[in-house]
Amino acid sequence: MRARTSDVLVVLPTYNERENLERAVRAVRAVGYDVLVVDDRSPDGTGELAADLAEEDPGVHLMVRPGKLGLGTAYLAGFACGLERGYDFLVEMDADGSHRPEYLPQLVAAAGRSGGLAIGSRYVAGGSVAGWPWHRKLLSWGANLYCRALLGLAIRDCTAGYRCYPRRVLEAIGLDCVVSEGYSFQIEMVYRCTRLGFPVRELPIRFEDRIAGRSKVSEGEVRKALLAVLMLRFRGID
Ligand SMILES: Nc1nc2c(ncn2[C@@H]2O[C@H](COP(=O)(O)OP(=O)(O)OP(=O)(O)O)[C@@H](O)[C@H]2O)c(=O)[nH]1
Ligand SMILES: [Mg+2]
Repeated sequence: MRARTSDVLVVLPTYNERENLERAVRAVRAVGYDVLVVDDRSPDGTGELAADLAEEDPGVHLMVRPGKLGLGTAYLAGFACGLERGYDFLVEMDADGSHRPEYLPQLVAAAGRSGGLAIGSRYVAGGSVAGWPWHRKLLSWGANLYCRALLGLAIRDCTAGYRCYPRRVLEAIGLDCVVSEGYSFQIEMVYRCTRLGFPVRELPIRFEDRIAGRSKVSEGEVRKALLAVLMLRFRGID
């Protein structure tokens, strides 16, 4: 299925991204896609900035949630809203400058061609990570190895957060079935896609360290994600 620009919604989850948000939103809008910011009442005023951007541009939408409820549930809420509004391609993208917008059309085209998930991948030939210290690289590499080994996945970048899903994939998964609230969301979604037999394509990207602000990946979040993958492995999915 060929995607028209108006079929695509880019979901940007935000928690304390005031310094990065405007650049990210404008860059996506320059490509032509609509944007939905899902903000968890960021204390730094990201939500207020998003409201201003939404007011000046009808292609920018905002969903505000009552508090920090996790990356996974932010995407689930954003996807549900996008599907209800009729979008056929739902894109995940960080708001912190790590995901360069010029890859967007390729991701959307790959999802349209294959009818499955398209991932902007750091770990296939041609992909790279710029600006991360060695311990951050090690964590990401170890997390991917762990997921591949436990879940039997052949995907190189299971934890990537730059993706495009065609509507039919999300409908087949059933958003209500997804249990991950935090960072294991990315892994659970790849796992569900492969279990349902959808193709997963990885396109090489150059991933950049966030432009400003702090990472939300805490030690607690990592522990929670590792445990969630174990649960996926031994409890399975419905
Ligand atoms: N709405 C919402 N957004 C979140 C939450 N946690 C993280 N985010 C956003 O999700 C995106 C990815 O989070 P990051 O902290 O950049 O995490 P990351 O990209 O995995 O890690 P870094 O490379 O360290 O930046 C960013 O736009 C965050 O602001 C959350 O609980 N709720
Ligand atoms: Mg980031």
